Amino acid sequence: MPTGEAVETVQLTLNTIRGLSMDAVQAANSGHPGLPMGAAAMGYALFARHLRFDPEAPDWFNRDRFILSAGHGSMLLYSLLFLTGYDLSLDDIKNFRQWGSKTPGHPENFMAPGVEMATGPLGQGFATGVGMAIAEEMLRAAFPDDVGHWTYAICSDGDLMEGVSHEAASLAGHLQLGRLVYLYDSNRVTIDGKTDLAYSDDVAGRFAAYGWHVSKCDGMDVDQVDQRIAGAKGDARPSLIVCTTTIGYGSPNKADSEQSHGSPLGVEEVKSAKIALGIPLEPLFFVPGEVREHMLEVGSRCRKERIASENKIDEALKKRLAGEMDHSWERHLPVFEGAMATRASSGKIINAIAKGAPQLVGGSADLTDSNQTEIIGGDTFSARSRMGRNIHFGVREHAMACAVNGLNLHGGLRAFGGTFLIFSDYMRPPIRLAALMRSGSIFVFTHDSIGLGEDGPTHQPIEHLMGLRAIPNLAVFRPADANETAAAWKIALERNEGPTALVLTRQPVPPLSLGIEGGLRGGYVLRESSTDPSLMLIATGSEVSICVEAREMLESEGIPTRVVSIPCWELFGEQPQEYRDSVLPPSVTARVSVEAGATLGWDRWIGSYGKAIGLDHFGASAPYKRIYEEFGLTPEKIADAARSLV
Ligand SMILES: Cc1ncc(C[n+]2csc(CCOP(=O)(O)OP(=O)(O)O)c2C)c(N)n1
Repeated sequence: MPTGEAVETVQLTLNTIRGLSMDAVQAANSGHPGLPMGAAAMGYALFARHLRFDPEAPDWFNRDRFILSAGHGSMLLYSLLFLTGYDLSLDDIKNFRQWGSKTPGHPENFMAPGVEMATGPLGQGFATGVGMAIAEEMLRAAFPDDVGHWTYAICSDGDLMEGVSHEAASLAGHLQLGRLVYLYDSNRVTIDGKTDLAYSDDVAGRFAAYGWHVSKCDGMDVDQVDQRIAGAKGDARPSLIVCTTTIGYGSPNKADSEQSHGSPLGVEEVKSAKIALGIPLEPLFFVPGEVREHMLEVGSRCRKERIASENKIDEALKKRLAGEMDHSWERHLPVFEGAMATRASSGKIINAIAKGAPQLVGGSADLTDSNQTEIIGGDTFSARSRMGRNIHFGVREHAMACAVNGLNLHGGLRAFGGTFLIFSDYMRPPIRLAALMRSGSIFVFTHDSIGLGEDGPTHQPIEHLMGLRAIPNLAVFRPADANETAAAWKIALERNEGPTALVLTRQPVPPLSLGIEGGLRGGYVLRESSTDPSLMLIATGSEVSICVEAREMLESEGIPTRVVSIPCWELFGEQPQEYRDSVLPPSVTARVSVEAGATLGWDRWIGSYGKAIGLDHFGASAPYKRIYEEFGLTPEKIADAARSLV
């Protein structure tokens, strides 16, 4: 307990958090007052008595991580950040949910210091914290003198209903992530009403069965929460503390009801609640001097420790935290000869990178061989071996992607996760969140089209590429050969401000490009026409080589044909207009795009006069060459389409 923590001050602090939350939601005329009012004691116990943080250095590498998984309760987090002295002012609180404010409706990690990740989509925070805890274990194993912290979260009924939290809890229990301490705000209310409408799990029993340490307490009682956190820290298992709380605590007519969950209490009800809690009605956003003083003291609690730890930090760790990476692998890339699936070239590249870059870690959702994601000789990360670099996420794609985000957000590591492209659907929420959070997560998707063959249409992605391309700030790379795959990895590693999806073939593709330079621009002329082009074939991935064959046919008929490869639309789109026009001269309007997937969107590159060849229907189960023939993805059919344009 920090010095000067009188019982009255604690109570006053809890009520200040409640008052600020009510006022901010009321002023914004939208938001969620219920959770902050009910979970104020949980938040206080954590921040004042356990969480190691320093508002003067929000990025302190060895800080404890705290995630408000139930992001709709953002005013709880903002109140705590403001009161403890982060660069978040009372005006920011007053501007809750307003244009340009640091206090958006749901927390966003790049908007305010002290916010570790964006939360709001329930379950994401829970699962991302698991990745942060894995990162801590890995880094502590490598730098035992420098790293050692806890990962905390407050999660809600909604978080624990979401499937992804089930996956992530199972993984965390298996891996025995003992430095994970989650406080469950068990207020038994969601939007529709009481949780018994839809939820009758024995949550404690469920988590015990996952291998977690579970304890229970009155979540309205700071001392009890404090003691349970202390108990959790003393246990080698991940911990869930079931904190029984009252949503909207203090509101005479709306507490313990869904009415306090997600809308302003109303001016009169706020007044009644303030009277009930003993908060002065005026001024609004009232912060008693002793509360501010006490909470600033709380905020300075770890300053000495922070400065000392930053002063002695290991040089190698410092470099890693700065994102410095050994790029010598580019010089030592294997020489790629002969046809090879891009998943296979990716596997070789991963291992080339991994040799010089210990921060590269990753794994697959039970498809390690298929995805070629193993770091050979890298050992398996497990409850016994924290030095392992290969993570077996199990058949848990959603939790894997969240964990990959957590690993990358933590700092000090670059993490990837692999599965089949078709199952990117199971990962879409964290992929989107990675893009929003500006996390450098790397997603390795193999078996990228009908080219996977016999497994059939349940496994053959159609709309996935376009669906991924529609996510802002996600670079989607579908390389045509090994060199482009190397370019894709280089781009992925250099993208610290956004995620990359690598979309790779199962089937072999011939070597086509001369080096990685073209791929590094996202799009380039792969085969020039014999004279000024009258036609362009534009493709990605495995369809580029088919276009090269079609070009031979067309050229032999006297049609000068250029082949353009655009492995990464986003990157190509960012190139200067001049460069793009040099690759796709505006005067050449006869353009055919070829991609084994949905054609929606190709008009961006082929214009109004072009023809898009792709698949706007499901695939089929057969050897892949037959499927390509049946669906018209052959040099002959491409040449036919091209002839009709010139
Ligand atoms: C994935 C997802 N689905 C739905 C929602 C919309 N939503 C926001 S809060 C909420 C209910 C939350 O109940 P609970 O988690 O118990 O929070 P509390 O009522 O305690 O504030 C829902 C369904 C969401 N944010 N995320």
